[in-house]
Amino acid sequence: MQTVFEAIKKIAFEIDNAIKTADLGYAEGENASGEDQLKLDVLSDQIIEKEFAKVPAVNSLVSEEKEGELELHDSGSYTVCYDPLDGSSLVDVNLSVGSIFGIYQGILDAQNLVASAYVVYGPRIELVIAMKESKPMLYRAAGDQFRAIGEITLNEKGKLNAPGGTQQNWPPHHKAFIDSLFAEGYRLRYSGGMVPDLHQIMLKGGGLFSYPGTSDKPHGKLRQLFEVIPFAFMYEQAGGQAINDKGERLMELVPGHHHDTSPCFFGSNYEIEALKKAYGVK
Ligand code: FDP
Repeated sequence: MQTVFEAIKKIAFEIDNAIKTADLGYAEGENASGEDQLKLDVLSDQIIEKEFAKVPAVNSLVSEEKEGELELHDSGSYTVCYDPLDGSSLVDVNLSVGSIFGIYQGILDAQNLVASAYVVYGPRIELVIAMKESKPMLYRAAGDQFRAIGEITLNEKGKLNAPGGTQQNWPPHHKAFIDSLFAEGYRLRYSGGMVPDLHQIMLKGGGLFSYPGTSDKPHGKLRQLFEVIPFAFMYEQAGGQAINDKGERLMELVPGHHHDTSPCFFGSNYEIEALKKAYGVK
């Protein structure tokens, strides 16, 4: 596993450099979810593929930017599912973006996730790694190295509210719940980049990030293998919870297809328990 994390550290520096120097225009194709691809999405994907090709422990790769699975090393035991540059449409307005990695062993479902990691490209480069039986660990880039900063623990209750999706398309019970949090004093913190938005909630002690099923996207927007499951694991390891709109743990998801999405809610315990009540689920 260490070789996988070392590769992610190299990838972080290379993608950060690409963000700062590469062309920000659109590439010719669309990704596997039918979204326009930026040249930077494609370049980040290539950087990741090139680095993991050197890591014998990696059996195969599944990218948010591509259809299907890329086999790398027969003898490797891990499949890395990744979103090379999440929130890439925010680069042209110079907001933070990120890369997300889910490391799976065996068939690709949430129970087989053995570790996850994400990188935040902001004013500084930060990396968070989560493994079983320990708290997520925060690292910060200093020169050409990552320095360990400390473990991340969510408080029982936070102050931040990051509500994703278009309000017009939210179900009424979701709108009522989000409004009730603001009425309780929660502060809006939503940049539109999943990585910095979830990172902020984790580092500032807690709160809620939600992306519900909406009238235009009944199964949510965020992808299970590359986005939802890796962050669900992070939040649970940090002492919080991560559930879908039926109150089920996202760590029990069994994706039917690589690019399946799910409504998702990540938060500290107080907000998730309040959400379960508002949604009428256990
Ligand atoms: P983006 O479309 O810019 O790549 O992964 C999808 C994502 O960003 C997340 O990073 C972000 O949380 C979400 O979409 C934002 O969606 P909304 O604008 O619908 O809230």
